[in-house]
Amino acid sequence: MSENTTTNKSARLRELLAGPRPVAAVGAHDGLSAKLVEQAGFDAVWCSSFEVSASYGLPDASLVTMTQFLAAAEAMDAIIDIPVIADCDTGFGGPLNVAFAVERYERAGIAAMCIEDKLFPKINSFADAGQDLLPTKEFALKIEAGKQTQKDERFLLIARTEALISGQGVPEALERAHAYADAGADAVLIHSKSRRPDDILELGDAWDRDVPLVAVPTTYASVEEKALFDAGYRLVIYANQGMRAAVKNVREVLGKLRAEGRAESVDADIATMPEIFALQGMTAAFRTAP
Ligand code: SPV
Ligand code: MG
Repeated sequence: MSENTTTNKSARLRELLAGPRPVAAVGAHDGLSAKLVEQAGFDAVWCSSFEVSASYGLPDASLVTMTQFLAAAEAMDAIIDIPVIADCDTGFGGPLNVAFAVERYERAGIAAMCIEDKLFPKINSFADAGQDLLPTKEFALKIEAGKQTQKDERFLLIARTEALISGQGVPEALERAHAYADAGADAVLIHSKSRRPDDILELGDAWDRDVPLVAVPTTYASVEEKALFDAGYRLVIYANQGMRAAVKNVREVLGKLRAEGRAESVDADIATMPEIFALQGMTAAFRTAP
């Protein structure tokens, strides 16, 4: 069967980014969490380094390896139809590491990779320390290495600047975003930990490249997708709301179960077994069993 634009997930993501409305992705860390994102009607899954690290009970600090991140992205991709955007931190090292990652992620059928301009090893953007940036030219070399490596021109490499995160202003973030777009990035993610979207919107208004911008409204959470779209942001990533929902609810249910000492006490608060069967494709497995 010949591949068309809807079966190729990179092409599908490109179509969405060129479309008339904001593209919305949500963070996930495994197949099940990605499935829930798809079933909620979102356009794409963000294979979040924060979530994948947390799923191992580890800090988001370049401790999880490329092969572990890739395995998480592959587990998601295998059971959903929407594109996976893989958060690849700093690209796992220098330009050679980025090229290696692009080769592996593309071969695995992942729609897009995102790399950020912090120093390796990086620490999560909301940590108080460790937010130093790689010089712009050095990061541009990583983008070039990745773009030169990909075989299918539809695969997307998203460049992420942490200039605002590291305490620099909009001009520095804009200069870096321009440099990364000029180095061949297919989209540029502008990260911010501000409580207000002002910097993000200001940068969007000054953006004059034909390359989509990406926003992650974790702290400036009151902003609406439409306001971001109108300022040039084509992709909005809700990076970790799924995992945070799970942790809060699992804690509450387990606390109640421990206190009550009776399984029925939490029955109304939890999914049914048939719901999980449906999520894992169990009914289909039964149907096809000999
Ligand atoms: C992630 O989800 O891993 C991200 C977004 O990179 S943040 O946690 O805000 O750095
Ligand atoms: Mg991350």
